[in-house]
Amino acid sequence: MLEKLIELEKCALQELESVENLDSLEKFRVTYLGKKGMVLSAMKALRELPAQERPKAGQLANQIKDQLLKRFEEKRESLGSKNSRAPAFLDVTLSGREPARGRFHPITQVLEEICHIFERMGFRIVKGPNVELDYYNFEALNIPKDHPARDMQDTFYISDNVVLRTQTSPMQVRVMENQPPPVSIISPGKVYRRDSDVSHTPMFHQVEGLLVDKGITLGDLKGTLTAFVHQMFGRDTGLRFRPSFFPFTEPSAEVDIQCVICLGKGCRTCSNTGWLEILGSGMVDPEVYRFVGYDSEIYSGFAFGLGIERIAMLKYGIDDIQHFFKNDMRFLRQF
Ligand code: 2NL
Repeated sequence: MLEKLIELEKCALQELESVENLDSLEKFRVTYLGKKGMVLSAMKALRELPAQERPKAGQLANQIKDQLLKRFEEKRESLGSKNSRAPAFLDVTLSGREPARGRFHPITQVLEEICHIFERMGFRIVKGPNVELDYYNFEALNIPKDHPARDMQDTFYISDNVVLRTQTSPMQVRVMENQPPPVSIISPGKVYRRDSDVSHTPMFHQVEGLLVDKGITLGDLKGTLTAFVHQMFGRDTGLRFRPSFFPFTEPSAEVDIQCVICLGKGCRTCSNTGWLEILGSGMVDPEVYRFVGYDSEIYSGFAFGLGIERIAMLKYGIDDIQHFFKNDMRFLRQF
């Protein structure tokens, strides 16, 4: 019996030696150390021995069991550490790869730069819903029922009186409705128009501004927008105010800057005029004050609106507005 036990240990240790992974180690455990394994079976068989032989054989069997368990644990540890901590394919001496860093979209960058310039002048940022009531998008801004902008051709209608906003002014109307002057706000965000070519996309970004208080004049409008242009395009940039028309301002003025490409000499970008139109502005029309309950005999103010894509195209010399929305990393990585 003692020889049998020694033979069993020899076999087991030999097999354990050849175990190379956790799977075959588990097979080893079941074969030798499991409930129905060879070691326990051998121990049970000891009961058949004559009484005087049993203690010695039992002692040996226990020693063998302990020895096998110990060697089994050692093997498990060495295999485990090999597998989990240092797989063969991982070269820990290699230097790490730098993670790809994200950045803001050029439109977001320009939009934030514009907002910051006005924030420094004391304007507060307000954001509103992209889906608006016809009332706030058109009616309260004095845009008449038969105005071409209201046409199904130009505006995305959700229902008869709900639209995708075509400008960010609706939020400014909402602010005026809810608070008395003084008001000085900047309203950035997405706007929607049914238009698509090299300089138009159905969705684009706008920043509008509004300032209403006692004694505000066209001089305040000119001073504020001149300060903006000088910060955005540089101190030496020439600008001019050109009479224009908007239903919600009277008088109205378009602001042009000297062409940033040819510096006023005339080129393709400025259609040889030397000037680039960058924003629309004007003194808020008394009709708008009537809708929000402001007294136009006491208060006056100015408003303006500018398209972000257009400014970003001028700033970076981009010739096609569609580049902004293609998500081509070769384009986006440049900003
Ligand atoms: C443009 C012209 C403009 C305004 C927007 C405005 C807002 C209120 C009242 C009066 Cl609440 N006016 N906004 C005024 C003049 C021009 O935008 O060409 N935008 C791209």
